Amino acid sequence: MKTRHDWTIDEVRAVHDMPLLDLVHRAQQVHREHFGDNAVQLCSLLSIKTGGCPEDCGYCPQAARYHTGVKAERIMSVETVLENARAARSAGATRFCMGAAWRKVKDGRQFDSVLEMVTGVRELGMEACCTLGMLTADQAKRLKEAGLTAYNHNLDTSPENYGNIISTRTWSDRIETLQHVRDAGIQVCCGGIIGMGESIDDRCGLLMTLANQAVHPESVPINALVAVEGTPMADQPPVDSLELVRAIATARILMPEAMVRLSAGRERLSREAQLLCMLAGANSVFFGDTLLTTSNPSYRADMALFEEAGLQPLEPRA
Ligand code: SAM
Ligand code: DTB
Ligand code: SF4
Repeated sequence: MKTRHDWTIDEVRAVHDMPLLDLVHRAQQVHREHFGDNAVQLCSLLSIKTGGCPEDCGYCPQAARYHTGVKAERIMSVETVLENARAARSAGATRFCMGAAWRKVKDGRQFDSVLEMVTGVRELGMEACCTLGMLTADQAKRLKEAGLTAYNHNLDTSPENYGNIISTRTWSDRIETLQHVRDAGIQVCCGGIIGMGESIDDRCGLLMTLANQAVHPESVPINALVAVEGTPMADQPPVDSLELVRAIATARILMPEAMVRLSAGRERLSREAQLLCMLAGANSVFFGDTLLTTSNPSYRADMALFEEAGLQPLEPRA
């Protein structure tokens, strides 16, 4: 089937709402046309600047205005970040993602350090990804020159629901940064979160927006909300794992060539649910005991799952 960029919401709903076994079967067919069997990329995530963020994203433990117990820290040194990157590589990571709790990047010493971190990670032979908030066109260019493989900037939910989740920045701010990333020749990593109280149409609206970009994002992280005490979403019920499977399968069918990343929320999933997500087209996970601030399945549990299921860590593509 030809890759499309003109999905309507009804078409996306028709895919999403198919009988589950048909949906997973179709997603797996699309998956195998584009990717090697059993290959799952291991990515490592590090919070290089934690907490104290001025934004009000309703899901986020790092927003200064919520009392979540996450303390604001200073940016890590380049050396500490590269030590973490070396350890991640030894443990099998082929992509190293660095996150900062910033609203936007400011030029100066801290950004210069991030550029050094990016170059250092690339020298280790891994893909380098950053998520630092909003970027100008010039900052995107400098990240590209430093060797950045991909920039993560999530749209999180549908355009209609966006204002219910975040008020301190707009949907069009997000689109603008994504355009700077694309224009600089950096791969786009863009996805969202399910389980924030959104409707199924909101989930499909997000996936439709991503799939209708002129170029599909190369990487689509699908997060299940980690409900953190102190955030406005603390009391959201955990998302049903089969709803996560549906969102992943729909992403795979709409964006056949993207890396679909089963991101936050894996700790609540059984091994079987995780494998069903992979059958539905997820081909990457974050491994390591913590994500940015919340916990993740243990390294040992993940390695045991890879071993038992015969999953092969994927080689880097860039
Ligand atoms: N400050 C930057 C930004 O927001 O663009 C980068 C860091 S931010 C923590 C990266 C992404 O993590 C968010 O866009 C959101 O999709 C995801 N995220 C944050 N908190 C989460 C949570 N509690 N559960 C699931 N995903 C979460
Ligand atoms: C993404 O979509 N998920 C990752 C990565 N991009 C940066 C972050 C998940 C964060 C989960 C909450 C936390 O640990 O603070
Ligand atoms: Fe800040 Fe990013 Fe968290 Fe929003 S998601 S509060 S921008 S760290």
